[in-house]
Amino acid sequence: MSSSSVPLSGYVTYPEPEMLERARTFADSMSRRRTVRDFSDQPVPRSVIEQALRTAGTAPSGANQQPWRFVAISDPDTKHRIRVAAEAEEREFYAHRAPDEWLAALAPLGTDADKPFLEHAPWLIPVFYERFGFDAEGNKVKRYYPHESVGIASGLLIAALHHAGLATLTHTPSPMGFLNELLDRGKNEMPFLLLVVGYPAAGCTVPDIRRLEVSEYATFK
Ligand code: IYR
Repeated sequence: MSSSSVPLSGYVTYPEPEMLERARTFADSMSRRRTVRDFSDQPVPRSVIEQALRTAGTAPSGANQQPWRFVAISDPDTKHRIRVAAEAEEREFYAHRAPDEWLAALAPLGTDADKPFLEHAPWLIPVFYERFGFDAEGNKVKRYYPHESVGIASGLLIAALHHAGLATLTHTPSPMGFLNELLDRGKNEMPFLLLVVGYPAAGCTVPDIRRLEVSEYATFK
């Protein structure tokens, strides 16, 4: 196995006071991110989505296999078909599949099986990960840490879209196999989540929830 290296380039570091200020400013900005479920139909340029996807693609990945796949959808007919299929699964979920304990956990969010945002929002971005890839001869190639890799890429995408001034909803209709069928994705691709992207609707409200303090979820030794 051959390997080659090049000098690290483009790395930027800062004096400590500036480092702290940058870290604080970024945390302040990210703490203004809220998941919304009520989107305006105001269009968002494709170029903004493309740049945010560039950020997603900077994620680290197992063996640098970059197993994430994104399908950016603004086509109204495709969005309509996704809404219909997702609502069918969600109706089953809320009426039958979800245990009472799960429904109780969701109650504060006020969610139900109706997903109008799947048509109202200007962009839907279903995210898939490759369970395996193919080599030049068409043989299956194992993927390493695909869940971790696509999860990190999705987090970076959400941060990039927030940074650009857009709102997102991390939607996970369950199960999501309909996305493979509707979008003609191979069996080697697993749906991971469906990111809804756009502007919040006028008068949009969000659940009155609080975030944990760092001291509640992190320890230092
Ligand atoms: N997929 C359903 C249910 C749901 C589940 C969780 I966990 C949430 O944080 C929110 C919703 C729905 O989208 O309504």
